[in-house]
Amino acid sequence: MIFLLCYLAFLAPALVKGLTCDENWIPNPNNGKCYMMINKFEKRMNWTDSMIRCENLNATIASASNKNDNLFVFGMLNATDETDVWLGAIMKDGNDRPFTWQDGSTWNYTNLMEHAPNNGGGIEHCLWTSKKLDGKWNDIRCYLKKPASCQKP
Ligand SMILES: [Ca+2]
Repeated sequence: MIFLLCYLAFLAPALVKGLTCDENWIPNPNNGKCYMMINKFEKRMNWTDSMIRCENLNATIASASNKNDNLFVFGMLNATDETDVWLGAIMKDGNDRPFTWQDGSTWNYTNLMEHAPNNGGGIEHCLWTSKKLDGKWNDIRCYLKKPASCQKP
């Protein structure tokens, strides 16, 4: 078993090194996924419409479910003129429920800002980050129109 793990640890970077993404998508060598800020080309949308747009591209809104992915998604935002970006998680059942990453990632890492999530007005069910928050996350109203980053697969 140990030998197998060593072998995989050795092999994995080589596999990722060959990662190619479709045109306009950016590779993340850490996880082998491809990303695109859709609002480079399209208007800003609410969380649900952003997710539908990503799904139409065989993608989801990008997750930030571990430190490396979070840094990558925030780095993508920082490389644009946009101020903020949707993250691919929603609070499905309202207050005091955990968020759910829509790509199936486990919710076991967070970078929430202080006092978040507060589910303000009982309707802040979508996750978002901003340069103004220095990459910390906040829960906000899903109908707001924000840039989004899609992630494949
Ligand atoms: Ca909030």
